[in-house]
Amino acid sequence: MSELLATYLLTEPGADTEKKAEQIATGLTVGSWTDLPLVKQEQMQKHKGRVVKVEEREGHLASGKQAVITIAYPEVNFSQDIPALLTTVFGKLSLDGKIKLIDLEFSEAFKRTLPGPKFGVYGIRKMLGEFERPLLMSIFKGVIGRDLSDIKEQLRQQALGGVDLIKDDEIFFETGLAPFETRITEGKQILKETYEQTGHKTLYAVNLTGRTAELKDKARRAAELGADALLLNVFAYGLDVMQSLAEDADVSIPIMAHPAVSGAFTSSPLYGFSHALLLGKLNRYCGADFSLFPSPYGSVALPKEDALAIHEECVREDVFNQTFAVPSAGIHPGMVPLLMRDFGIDHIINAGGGIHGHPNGAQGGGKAFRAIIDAVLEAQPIEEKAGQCEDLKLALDKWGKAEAV
Ligand code: 1AE
Repeated sequence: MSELLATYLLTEPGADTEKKAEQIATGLTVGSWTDLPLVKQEQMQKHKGRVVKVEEREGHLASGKQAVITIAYPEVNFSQDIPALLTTVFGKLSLDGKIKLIDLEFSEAFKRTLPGPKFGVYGIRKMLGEFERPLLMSIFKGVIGRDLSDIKEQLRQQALGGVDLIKDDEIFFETGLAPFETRITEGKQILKETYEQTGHKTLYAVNLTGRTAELKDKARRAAELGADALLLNVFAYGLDVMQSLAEDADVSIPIMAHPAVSGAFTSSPLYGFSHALLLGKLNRYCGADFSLFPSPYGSVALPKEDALAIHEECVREDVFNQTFAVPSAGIHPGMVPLLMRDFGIDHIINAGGGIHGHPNGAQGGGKAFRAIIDAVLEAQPIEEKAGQCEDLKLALDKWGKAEAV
């Protein structure tokens, strides 16, 4: 019988943690089990949750005792979809005291129902023809209220700086000034021109927004128009929405999962989901080709172990393609040595202000990033590289080098 394993962190679980774990295992499956007559108990056996592990962590947190418990849920209890799964393992339970869902272990049967990334790390690298270095992405900035000609010029400058991908800002919605379909078609034309000029390929991820019921048609239309990738505020919509897009054969382009709203579900050390589960494993299983999350270093930062754990879930051995990890937020060129030390080459360096705020504009920003990535790959001292690349020197003068955490 297939089971799904859910691991929780309990804080102040009460005097008897084993009993608490048993209450969860029965409470979320067969209910008040021991009140049933014996014959009924036998019938219900295959539906009953099972306590797999209880590990107490005395004194780990100032607020009191903590315990990590694992419960096995029979998969016969729920349909094979993420909403049913989450409601089973963390429905009312998520409201019941200090409890955090830190991991889910899926059966092979359940995994077979999930799409995983269509393209993943290898597929994206193949689209770009770039296999040996971290990719560089930049973000449109200050686009609200700007018209299409402004946006096209921003796109051109970013691409000329040598970035591999450009994404819309997640707060860029339909305002009429630069409509979705026009951004795709006109954006393609600009990127074709920059490719002809420089020989460097750049992909553009357009923000897929609007009502949930309209998204699929809009995503199909984007693919038809030749969009390179879709940005999705997945946690404003729900993982199931992303899964439906990833499963759709007509949405034949990569999906970039933005973490907007996810902090409301992940940031508490006592409640919600672990970052690694939501932004790593579930994003990957539900079809994210890219997962953005705060790095340990920028303006919005995650504890380093959380950022590393997300990355690990994105790339660990599994039946699914790997998701490209994109540690982001407040990234500038002086952080690149630390990012490459922590995340290796299979990640994407992503910057908005760190590209556009460069003294030589977005083009200079892109060049500064590319120069420092090369320096790290070649083990060349950063100061020496800055002596050879004025854009890098200007960036380091402005932002300095980040300190390790
Ligand atoms: C964690 C997501 C980061 C993001 O989407 C974004 O727009 C970052 O912008 P900057 O690099 O902080 O300006």
